[in-house]
Amino acid sequence: MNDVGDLTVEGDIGVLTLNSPPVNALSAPVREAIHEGIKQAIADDKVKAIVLICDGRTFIAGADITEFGKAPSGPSLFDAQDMIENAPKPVIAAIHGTALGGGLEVALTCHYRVAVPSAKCGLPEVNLGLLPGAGGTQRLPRIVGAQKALEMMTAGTHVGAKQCLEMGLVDELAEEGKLRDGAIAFAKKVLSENRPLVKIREQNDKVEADRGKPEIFENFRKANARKFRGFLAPEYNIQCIEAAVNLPFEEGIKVEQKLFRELVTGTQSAAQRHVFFAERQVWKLPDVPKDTPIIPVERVGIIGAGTMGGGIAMNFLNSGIPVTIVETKQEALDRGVATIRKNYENSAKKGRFSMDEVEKRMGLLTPTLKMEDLGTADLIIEAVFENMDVKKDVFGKLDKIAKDGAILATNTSALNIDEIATAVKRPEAVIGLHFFSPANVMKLLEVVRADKTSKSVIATSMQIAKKIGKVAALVGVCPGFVGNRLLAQRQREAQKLIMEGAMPWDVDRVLYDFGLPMGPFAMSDLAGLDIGWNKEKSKGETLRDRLCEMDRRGQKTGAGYYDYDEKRNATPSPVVEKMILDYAAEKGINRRQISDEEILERCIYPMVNEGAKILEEGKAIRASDIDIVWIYGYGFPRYRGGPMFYGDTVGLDKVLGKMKEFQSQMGDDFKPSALLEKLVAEGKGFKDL
Ligand code: 3H9
Repeated sequence: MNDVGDLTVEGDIGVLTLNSPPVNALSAPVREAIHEGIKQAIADDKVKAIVLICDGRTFIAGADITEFGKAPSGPSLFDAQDMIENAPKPVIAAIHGTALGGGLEVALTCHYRVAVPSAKCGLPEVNLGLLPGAGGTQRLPRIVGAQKALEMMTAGTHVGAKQCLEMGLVDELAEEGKLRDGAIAFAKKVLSENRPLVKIREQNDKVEADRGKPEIFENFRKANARKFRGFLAPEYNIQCIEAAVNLPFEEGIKVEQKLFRELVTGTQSAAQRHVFFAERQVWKLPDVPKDTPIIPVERVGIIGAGTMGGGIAMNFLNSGIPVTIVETKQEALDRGVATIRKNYENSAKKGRFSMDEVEKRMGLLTPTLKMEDLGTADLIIEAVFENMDVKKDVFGKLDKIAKDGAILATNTSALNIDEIATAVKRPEAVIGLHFFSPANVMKLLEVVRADKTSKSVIATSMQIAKKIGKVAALVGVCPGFVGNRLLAQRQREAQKLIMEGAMPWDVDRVLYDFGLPMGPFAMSDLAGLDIGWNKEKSKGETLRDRLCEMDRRGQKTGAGYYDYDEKRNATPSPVVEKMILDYAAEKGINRRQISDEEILERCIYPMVNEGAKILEEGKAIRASDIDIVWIYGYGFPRYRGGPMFYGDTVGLDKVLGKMKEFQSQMGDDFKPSALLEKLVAEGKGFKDL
């Protein structure tokens, strides 16, 4: 056997231990160790029962995701599983940490399963755009029934050991920290009680009970249609469970294998696997060493109790970190605090937590009108009006108040943080923490490093982001940073397209069908068209000016680009259609038919190109960080992997070709980035950077 597996014999129990850090994923050596280890244990006459256990932090956490797409080597997972399931002696899986995906599928071929209470089991393949491809789709429903299998497999949930025991997924709980002993004791019990070699594949009661009830599946599909929109994997998982219910095991396996192959070779799964690794990469900062000193953040100060400031404060209160929040006027302060309380009370009413919890969180909040009260804060986040003079004034004052070593952060979404930093004598303490609205809900945090920001301030900001449950991407100072800089490209093209021939609902439909949560015009209506619009200064120059002047300021006024009924359902507006036609005529624009394909290419390719410029300028560390920003901040569909990955899947040569074509027709909005040109010339993609 290779050095991943270790077989020892204790009395009449063979213990096969796998050790392949970090998560014992089923790489070729692990599969081989299982295959060989079980074979040896079977051959050893002294061994009467076998325990399969893992070293390190977890039981097998699944197939080795890095192996997908590569040529298979070593014994297949099926070979290893057959060796277990057909063993003439009982095999018992001993589970700690997480038994996920292929890991749980291995455990399900064992005759029994023992777990410690902290262990979790799940089939999370759906999150990678896959389905359990090692018999899991046929075995799980045979234990838990179709309904539970549908829920577990399409959500990819990790189910706690106690619940697994109740569902019959686990046969016995072992004492925490004593898994090995517990599993050996259980194995002895199996022997002494002469228990059978249970093969889940032969257990048909649960699936037979669900047979002839297609409504189980139809209702489930209907109830989740919105959640599953655009994704292939949930539907494929459902079809496998249907097969488990309606077909014999071997036939069901054939369906599973066919659908698995389709998914694993498809673009959606490639995209979702890319996102899995991108989510982990984004925390890694090449020039900030792991041992960089972290500033302990025990108290946070927030300047501004408006929507943004209040939302930001909630993140820290939720994590048990006390917050001092400052406003200039009592009324604004009271309003801000009342909004936070109302948000918490609404959550409590929905059953998310108790009223005691509301009071606990509110108890961590200190409202004040005195900026001096921020003197004890370790991290101060400014969330005041977006105006450079105002911000510099605030930072100038902060410089005198904040204690030595405190982090001075700005939540600006647009202003130059290097310039803000000139207002203080300690520019190394200044950083951007760009939260997205609503700040207590949106997962993304852009951590914006300025020229002089210290590594310690960067490392602490990333760590605190993790603590409050955000996904943070480290970016550099540039207009719009990463997220809004890409957005600006799309917004510009969307506006141009409706002048040249499309209607807002055409553009929205194309982008919605692409997988975004909503199109640019629906988004403007939701946000309010009057953000940044000034009634006094409006000269009716732009379409937006005209809409706002007519009091079509978005959903809140019942009309914007769309008309809205009292339930805020949108319908295309004939008024807007006429306005657009009139406006285009006034400007002498010859409107033309615009294809859906052009809408998509004009909205998305310039974003890819802008992403390339950002990389060229070093304002993002990796292309995949840009993907993370757009997935977590703007709802870019995970199954497309983010804008940069999407560029790679389309082919950068195609993106470049279109950019050049558009440039020759419409000018330098489409000027290709040098990096894009270079990658195409070298036949490479962003993935090769
Ligand atoms: C499958 O099983 C298909 C089968 O049905 C069919 C087969 C035919 N492979 O997340 P962490 C790496 S699909 C390779 O930071 P945690 C990860 O990239 C699989 N690598 O730790 C990271 O590397 P690095 C179904 C993997 O403690 C390191 O391990 N299974 C894999 O926060 C630590 O990971 C899943 O989808 C893998 N399977 O969380 C489970 N898993 O240090 C996926 C992890 O270089 N994994 N790595 O950045 C997880 O959900 C979490 O990793 C886990 C631990 C909960 C296990």
